[in-house]
Formats: sequence, structure tokens, C-alpha cells
Amino acid sequence: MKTHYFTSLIVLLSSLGYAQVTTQLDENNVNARISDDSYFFSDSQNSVAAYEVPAGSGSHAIYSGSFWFGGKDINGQLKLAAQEYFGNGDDYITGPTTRFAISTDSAAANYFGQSVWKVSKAEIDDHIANYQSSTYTMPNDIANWPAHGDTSLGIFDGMLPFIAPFVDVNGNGSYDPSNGDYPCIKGDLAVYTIMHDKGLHFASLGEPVGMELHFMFYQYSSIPELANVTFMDVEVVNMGTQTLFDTKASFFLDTDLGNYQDDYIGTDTVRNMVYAYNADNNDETNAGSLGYGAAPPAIGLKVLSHNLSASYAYSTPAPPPNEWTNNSWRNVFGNVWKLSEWFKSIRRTRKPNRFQLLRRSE
Ligand SMILES: [Ca+2]
Ligand SMILES: [Ca+2]
Ligand SMILES: [Ca+2]
Ligand SMILES: [Ca+2]
Repeated sequence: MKTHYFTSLIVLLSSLGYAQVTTQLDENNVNARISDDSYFFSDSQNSVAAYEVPAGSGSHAIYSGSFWFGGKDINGQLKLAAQEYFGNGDDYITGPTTRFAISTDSAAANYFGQSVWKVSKAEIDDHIANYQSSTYTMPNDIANWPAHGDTSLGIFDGMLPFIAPFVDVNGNGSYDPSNGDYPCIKGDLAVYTIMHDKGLHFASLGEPVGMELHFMFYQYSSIPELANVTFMDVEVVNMGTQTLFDTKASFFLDTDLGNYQDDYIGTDTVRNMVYAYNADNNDETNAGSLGYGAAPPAIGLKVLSHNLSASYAYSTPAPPPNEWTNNSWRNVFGNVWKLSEWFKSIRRTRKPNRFQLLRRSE
């Protein structure tokens, strides 16, 4: 009876709400929280910054970040995913989807039984050397690496046949780690997670793009010059039925350099980078945020794959969600100021401290 009751309780909980899964990417001098719901670098459910650098210092440089993507269908209908903060509504759904799905496909989303994978280069080296040993225990995240979606529904309706990258050692086109295959990660430690936007968009109130997102976050400890760097790769797959035009990708980032109330931001067009820095030379502890003290650091967000075409800064109050549903979202993406009451209010703001990157699709 106890077992039955417990099972029922699990079902009840899972039907009520989604449980965020997080892990720490902590290979080098940065201790960054990665979540499976696209609120990155944040302890979002407790409204606390979680991009700690130096690791163990208690000081943080980022409050939260999230990937944005938009485009139009052939009729000019806007498709958009652009969420900002946990608690203000989600645009993304954790896990993969199917091409067939017009809304969230729970079976696909739960297909792998987990939503975050964390694999180190040391684990892979050990796997390569010892996978044939009788004493070897394969790490779960190598054994369950999400290499292949469920293709039983077929290539036009089902999940993607290839999702997370892997090294196909035996060349049979299939991920079989017991025969020596292994995840193809970057860095010395990588975190992988999957999400999609086929569902109601409670943040932007936008129409779903129909995309599946494959994120790999990674760090190096073996390269001293990269000791303070976290990388993010994102693969965007159109899992909808329509061709998207005029697509744009962006990254919303709320930097908080220790004390978040004395930060400035800037854009370095030569370095293809936006950055945040302290307004004065003393980052004092404030409002529960441990300051960096004298000679505080700066932090940059650099686009490596494309040219940065625009950056845009705004401060509290954030634009209300319905601002994104008309064409004004495009002005935000395109660094064109909006002519709204919200815009008038932010012009009076002294220290805009959130920014987003923008790149054009190619
Ligand atoms: Ca294979
Ligand atoms: Ca901030
Ligand atoms: Ca500061
Ligand atoms: Ca200060």
C-alpha cells in the first residue's frame, strides 16, 4: 500500500508542475549553474545570481541569461521565443520534441529520462582506455548520452535521429558506448541540455518558432588563458513544418558584477563583444550581493561564430510581455528604440545593466 501511495504522489506532483534540474559547470575558475529551462547562470528559483567567479569566492558576475530566437513565416507571422526571468513565464519546454508535435510532446520530452548531462574529458579518456575492462563502470551520462531520438514515428514525424554529438568509434552510425563510442564534447568539462519551444509562450506571448535547441556549455582547466571563460554552443533545429525567414538569434544577459547597483555596460564592436564593468573603483557589498571590492573585474560576452550586429541595453522596468508581440520586439532585437511609455521610462534610467546580443542568421 505504501508503494502504491508513493507512486500516486509522484504522478500528482509531476502533473502539477515542472521540477527544474540544474548542475554546476565548475571545471575552472568559474562555478556556473546550468539549468534545463534556459535560465542559465542563475539560481532562478531563489532569485540569486549563480555565475560565481572566482569559484568559491561568494562573488558573482551574472544574475541570469537566456537564449532568444525569432523569425517570420512565409505570411509574415512573427515567431518568437524570448524569456527573461524565472517567474515571469517560460517560453521553453525542457527536453526534445517531435516534428509531428504541434504542442508539447511529453513522451518525447521525457524520452531520455533525464534532462542534463555532464561529462568530463577525464571520464572520456578513462572510457576510451578501459571500456573493455571487466572492472570498468561506465558513468551514467556517458551510458545515457542523448545521441539518438526515438525515430519509431519516422523521419518526418519523429524525434531527430541524431541529437547530441558523439564519436562513432566503430563506425556503425549508432551510439553504442559499450563498444567504445563516447560523447563528442568540447572543453575539459561539458554540460549538455535540450529544450524546445513547441508550446504556449508565457514570457514573450509569441507564436512558437517550432525549434529544438541543443546546448553545450563547457570550460577548460588545461588552458590557463581560458581559466575564467565559459563557452556556450547552441544548435537550433527547425522542428516545425514551416520555413522561417528573417531569423535572428540573441542572448539576453543580466550581468550583476557583485553589487548590481553600480554597474555599467558597453559594446566593443572590434572584439565582437558586449561587456559590463563597475562604474567606480569600489564594488561594495550591497543588498545581499558580495562585492568585488577595490579594482573590480569586468565581464564580457563575445560572439565567436557570427558578427555581432547590435546590442541593446535596458533597465528596470522590463518591457511588459505584450510589447514583444507586435513589431516592437524587432526594434529591440535590432537596436531601435521603441516609442512607447515603457521606452520613455527607461530613458530616464541612469544605469541600464541588462543587454542582449544579436546576430543575423546566415
Ligand atoms: Ca557506434
Ligand atoms: Ca544587472
Ligand atoms: Ca558592481
Ligand atoms: Ca561602487
